[in-house]
Amino acid sequence: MTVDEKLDGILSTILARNPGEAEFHQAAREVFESLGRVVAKRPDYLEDALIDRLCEPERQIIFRVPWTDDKGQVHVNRGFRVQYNSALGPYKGGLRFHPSVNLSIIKFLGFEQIFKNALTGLPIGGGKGGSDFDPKDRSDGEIMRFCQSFMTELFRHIGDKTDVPAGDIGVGGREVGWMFGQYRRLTNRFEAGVLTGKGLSYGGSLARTEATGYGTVYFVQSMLERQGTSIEGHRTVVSGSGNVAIYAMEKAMKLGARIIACSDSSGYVVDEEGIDLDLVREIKEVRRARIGDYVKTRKDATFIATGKGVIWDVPCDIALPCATQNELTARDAGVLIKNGVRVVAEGANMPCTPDAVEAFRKAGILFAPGKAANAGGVATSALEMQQNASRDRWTFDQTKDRLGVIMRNIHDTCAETAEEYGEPGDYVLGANIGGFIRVAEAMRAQGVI
Ligand code: NDP
Ligand code: 2IT
Repeated sequence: MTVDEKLDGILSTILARNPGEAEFHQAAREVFESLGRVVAKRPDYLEDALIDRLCEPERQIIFRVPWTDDKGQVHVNRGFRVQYNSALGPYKGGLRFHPSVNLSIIKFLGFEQIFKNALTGLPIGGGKGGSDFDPKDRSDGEIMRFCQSFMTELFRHIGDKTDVPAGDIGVGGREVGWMFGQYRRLTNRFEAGVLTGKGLSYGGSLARTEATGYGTVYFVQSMLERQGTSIEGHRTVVSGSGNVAIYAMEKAMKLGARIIACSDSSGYVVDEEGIDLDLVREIKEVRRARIGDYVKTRKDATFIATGKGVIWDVPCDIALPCATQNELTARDAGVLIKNGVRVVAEGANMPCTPDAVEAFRKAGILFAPGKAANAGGVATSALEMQQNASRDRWTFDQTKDRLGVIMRNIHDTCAETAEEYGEPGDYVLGANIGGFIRVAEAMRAQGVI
């Protein structure tokens, strides 16, 4: 895909102003590749530097996070919060704790989040944050002290009407709890809606934990229904074994798919009898151990360490990359296509490289981009905010059913927008344009700010 000449100059300026930010460049380029068709129909979107403003975060906060380990040694990490766009609502997006975190990664995630949140149709702007802190092999006490130190700076920048963080890689319910506690202590306010993904005992929403993985599978279901078929009986491979992967596996299994393989950063397991999800949860959620432990219990399964192979070599009908960015390359796409893959849906953010996406497009594979397929998590965060604002609590089914409707609407918006803009079945184009128009309209209405 190429960038329309009317947009080429804008993109070049953005890339030059943000040197060395490879992931941000990748995310921006992908959106620009879709926008040519919009500005051809609506040249007014080129006025008032609207697209240039959309690409420049409203605010970027970078801060020092000092903390003390169990041996009394002091460490310093870097904290980030990029408040990207609040035209549609308070900044909303997760916090990622992983040693790879840098400004480029947080900006790519924040940029994607703007369009994703717009697609949900709910009143949430886009933001993202995190730290290069590595929680692996750290004690509970160390992680708690880190979370408290992180929040001791972040608290002055967030609020239920300003910016509402949640989890992402390395940040789950436990970490959100520690950060919420510190926020409450520092502000002397029980402001439930300042964070989402909270525990159920202090303002969390039922079904938020499940929402991203479930939502991704609902999206796949909608795509397949449109083709007159279903998930049932399909061989499915899911990368990762964290929050998104586990609940994608759970929902896909409930709908009759056969899950053959999953992974973590140490390698992947293949179980032709079907992945034992209870065992994966025990290993990853309870023991917080490595996925290789799976074969100690399931003797017929195999474990392949990273370096010896990649999970996408396992033949499947449905591939759900649910681990991290750029985990599925053109080489992997080639193998998947050769092995007859029918659907690829991104549970993670930007897991497929641009040339992998292009390969799927050329081969006519049903491809769901992350900003549409994984929007169920943030959508349910917005439902948690609604419950907090009204001091209410909904049942699991009430929340899950709303998630189902939201995912169906996102699917239909993407499908209909792709058709309207001349590329039926192109969910990448549909998601980018569908999200862009909602944000662009709100930005235009609110003037040059
Ligand atoms: P978790 O921390 O719960 O799980 C992450 C999983 O991915 C783990 O299995 C982890 O392995 C693996 N992983 C992480 N980094 C790498 C890496 N560099 N190489 C290989 N494997 C890796 O995170 P989530 O499940 O929450 O997030 C997964 C993806 O989904 C991310 O892209 C995130 O941005 C996206 N996402 C998350 C949402 C949410 O609600 N949580 C919502 C929408 C998108 P290991 O255990 O070895 O670290
Ligand atoms: O990437 C994402 O959408 C998330 N990590 C969830 C963000 C949220 O605010 O629930």
